[in-house]
Amino acid sequence: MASSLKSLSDFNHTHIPSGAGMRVGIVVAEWNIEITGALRDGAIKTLLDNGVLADDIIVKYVPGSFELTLGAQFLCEDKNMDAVICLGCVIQGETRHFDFICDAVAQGVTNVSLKYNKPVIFGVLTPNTLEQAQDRAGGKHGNKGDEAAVTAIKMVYLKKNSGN
Ligand code: DLZ
Repeated sequence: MASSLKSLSDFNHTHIPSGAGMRVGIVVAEWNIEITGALRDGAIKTLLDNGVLADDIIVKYVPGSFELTLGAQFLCEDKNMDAVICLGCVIQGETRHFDFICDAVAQGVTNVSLKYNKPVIFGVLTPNTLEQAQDRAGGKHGNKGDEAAVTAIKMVYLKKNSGN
């Protein structure tokens, strides 16, 4: 995923369509909030920088990454919602919790996206250490929230321009 040669955020700042008129939900996991809060701030800044209005950015919180999927589903039920960004951070521990949570969120995000025919973006960090998370939440590898926002705009644009 990340490259030591290139910031993730730099990689995504090419050819971004305008986000004007788009309505985007953000679901933030409260677990590891110092990381997920930074992802949220990066996502919001990037949406605003690319033309999404502040009133069209809806932020909701869920307890942990496992709940991101249902949070995304609640937001997708709003027919005016164009995309939902899921932001979480699951740090590899000594138990199998990590695998269960990551697998469930990845599959759940895919399912909600296909069920509602809307982009639901997987902005979940899955690092081995807190330091690796910090590097990807506004540190030396950019901000994954920023990248997730760009992905959301690009996918909404694709949908609007593919006859959907
Ligand atoms: C329980 C748990 C653990 C051990 N680790 C994390 C984590 O690193 N990141 C995260 O977002 N959530 C974690 N959780 C909480 C689960 O996502 C979930 O909230 C609970 O299992 C309740 O369903």
